[in-house]
Amino acid sequence: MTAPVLPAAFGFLASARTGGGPAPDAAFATRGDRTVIGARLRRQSLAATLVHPPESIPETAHAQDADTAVLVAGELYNRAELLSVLPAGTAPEGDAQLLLELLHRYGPHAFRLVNGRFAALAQTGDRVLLATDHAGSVPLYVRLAPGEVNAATEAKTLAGDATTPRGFPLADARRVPGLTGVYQVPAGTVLDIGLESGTAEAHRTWTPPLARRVLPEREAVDAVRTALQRACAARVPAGGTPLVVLSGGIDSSGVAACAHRAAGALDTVSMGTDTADEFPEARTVAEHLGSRHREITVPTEDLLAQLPYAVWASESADPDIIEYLLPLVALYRALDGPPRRILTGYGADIPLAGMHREDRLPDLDTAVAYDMATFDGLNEMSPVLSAVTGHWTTHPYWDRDVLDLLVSLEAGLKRRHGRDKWVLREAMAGALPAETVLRPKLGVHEGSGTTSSFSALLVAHGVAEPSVHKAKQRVVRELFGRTVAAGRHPSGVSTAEVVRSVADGLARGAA
Ligand code: IOT
Ligand code: MG
Repeated sequence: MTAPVLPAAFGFLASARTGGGPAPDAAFATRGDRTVIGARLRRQSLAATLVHPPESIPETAHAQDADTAVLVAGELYNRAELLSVLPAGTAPEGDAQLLLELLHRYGPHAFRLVNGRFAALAQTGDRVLLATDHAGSVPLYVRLAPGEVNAATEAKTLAGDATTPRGFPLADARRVPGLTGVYQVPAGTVLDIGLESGTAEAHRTWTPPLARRVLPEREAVDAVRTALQRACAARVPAGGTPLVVLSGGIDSSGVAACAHRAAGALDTVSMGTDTADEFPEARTVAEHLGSRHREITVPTEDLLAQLPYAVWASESADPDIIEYLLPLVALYRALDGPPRRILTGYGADIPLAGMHREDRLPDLDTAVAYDMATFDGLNEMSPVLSAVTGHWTTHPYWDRDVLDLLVSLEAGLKRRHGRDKWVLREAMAGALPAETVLRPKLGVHEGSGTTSSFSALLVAHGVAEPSVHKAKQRVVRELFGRTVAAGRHPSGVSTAEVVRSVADGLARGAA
């Protein structure tokens, strides 16, 4: 089942209340048109602002009947499967309608059935359900006040002023630093909130598999290929050409091969800087697949100047994650033209321990378990990264079925015959050039020179080598404070100025 070119809505800011009131105004980083949705149910009302691509039908991101309403940002991938459990002839108009039908049949457990990339709000009776997909890949935030639940796909839109009620504490969710009373809904969770009582209970709808499966080589390889092909097929645009962000590593090249197979046509794009690029490696894959290929070079100075954009879009304050995301944000921002559906190879390294360059199996599985236990809240898969220029991204390796499979494979299938990510490389061997299949891992932060140029910038401002990581942490935290907590537009925030003040602060501390 293929996907529409773009989802009906990229994001929302919604207020579920016992009383009425106007739709809240939102300063999204997400670019798009705004549509205001208002609804009255028997016991509560909804006032929401949707942000969506100009061509979408935003009304299909909302569905309601007398007592229940659903709002969804993003998309579902197992629609055919979900439809099959509903009465024959049910023909929902969009993903919100489909979720509404599922809620009637399963209650909050409906969200356990879904394989998707979405954040949803559902109102029923006097309860409000806030649901994330298994990976929390569309971040969802909440602020509770008496008789009111405010929820949004971007934390910055929930910032209050002096008159805003402080908000109830939420034991089961993560606080957002600098935004009083704002919490992030965990990945794979339905937060069930009583509108009158303000009490909330979290139900997990997904958790990373802890068990490991032993499979014969061939069976494991075939299972990985089939799962990845299905995930890519569910993500290519109906009647359109998918765009893959291609480094020429095995992860993105595998996605490119599968997307090409599913869509029959393919566009690819690679980014590099004036210091480093992977252009030759990506070109090898583009030529092999016959994609329409483009190379975008971002000068290193421009790249680092875009740090405030990466933090503003991801709402992540983790300096390592920001180094992975910055080159991608710079790439998305340089992609002019109409909004695209973009497939990435992001996330493959997490279930396969590709980042750890680890040979010993106990350590490899320790790394997988650790990374699967700590990804939540880093927002590295957030659609806002590309939505700042109106594009929609989706990550096939974090499809629920692909991820469940990859995580659960025994470590010896991930590291085998002296190769990392062996099972994936083997799965794609027939579809890619041998040199691509055998190419060792190079992270996007390395291939684009992002890590080294960010370090060099700090050193040039007098930061001592051993303090560089601490300085990066402070720079990113300061940028988070300005662009997310204080809600300033990144065009008015200067990397150079923040770097200077962090470097000065460290120098004063050392003196
Ligand atoms: P990496 O795997 O290098 O890149 C992620 C994706 O970004 C690639 O699959 C590709 O689609 C795109 N990409 C990378 N480089 C380019 C380029 N030059 N041009 C165009 N597209 C490109 C970090 C990393 O190494 O990225 N991401 C890890 C996981 C991070 C760890 N997170 C965690 N422990 N929670 C990953 O698995 O992707
Ligand atoms: Mg990768």
